[in-house]
Amino acid sequence: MSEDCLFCRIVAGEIPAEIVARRDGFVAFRDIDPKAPQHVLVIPETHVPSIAGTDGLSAAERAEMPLFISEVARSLGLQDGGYRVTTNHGADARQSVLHLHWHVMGGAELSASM
Ligand code: DGP
Repeated sequence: MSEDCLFCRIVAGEIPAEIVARRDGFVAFRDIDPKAPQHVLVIPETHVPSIAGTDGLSAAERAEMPLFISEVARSLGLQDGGYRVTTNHGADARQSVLHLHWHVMGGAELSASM
């Protein structure tokens, strides 16, 4: 855990969040500023700053991550309609929280420009 990391503090239960799923070192919770009818963030409990730091995850965590993301999307009812998964790294991508997180968005036809 990184003491000054917002998402580590959500993992630890120090900051409230609407958690929708939790499994095997991963947590999924609703984005505080949703950009789609369904907008969930999926994060590893292990603190790594972005996708560029996935060498800081175990092989098991790296393997589990896409499985958990798709399972969360399915549990949100997005399997048939479709959904988008994105992650941001760095300033040009406007990453604002430096703990790897996957945006899972769906529930309506999404903008082509995102
Ligand atoms: P990014 O720009 O990719 O770093 O996205 C960070 C996301 O985190 C952004 O969509 C808003 C969300 N967010 C920021 N602070 C909080 C918070 O305290 N709680 C929750 N649930 N989401 C947050």
